[in-house]
Amino acid sequence: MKRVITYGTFDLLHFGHINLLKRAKDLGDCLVVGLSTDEFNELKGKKSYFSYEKREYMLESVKYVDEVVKESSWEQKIEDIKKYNINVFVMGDDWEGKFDYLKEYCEVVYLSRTEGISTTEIKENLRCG
Ligand code: C2G
Repeated sequence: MKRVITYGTFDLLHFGHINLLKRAKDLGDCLVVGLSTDEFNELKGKKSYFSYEKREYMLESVKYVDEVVKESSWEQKIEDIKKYNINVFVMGDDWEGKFDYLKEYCEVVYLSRTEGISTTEIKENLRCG
């Protein structure tokens, strides 16, 4: 049973997120998602449109996602890898290299981002009409 984990805000869930989640799940048998809490988003300098509860509800509805857990700090990843028996850590390659310290604990895979879509772009397009 190969267990995969990834982390993110996943606000205004879109096909770029789904592409990432699908490919992450394809790397194993079970995908755990560390979903940024509203408080952690503040630390990340992000304000999500949807609350944690709504983002959690949508993420749990994605067929590639097996479990959603709270991401409330930068430092919890090593503990999570042990706690959830993780074999593979996955992030989009906008994070390339940032989590290489986790290689001591599990495989680290950076997947290419999906071009032409982002939560920020969606917000800007909606604002500009
Ligand atoms: N993503 C992607 N393609 C896009 C947009 C996002 O592959 N067009 C990926 C990102 O690379 C990330 C995941 O989808 O791996 C979630 O993106 P965000 O919600 O923006 O997550 P982020 O704010 O980068 O938080 O501890 C890690 C952080 O919580 C990551």
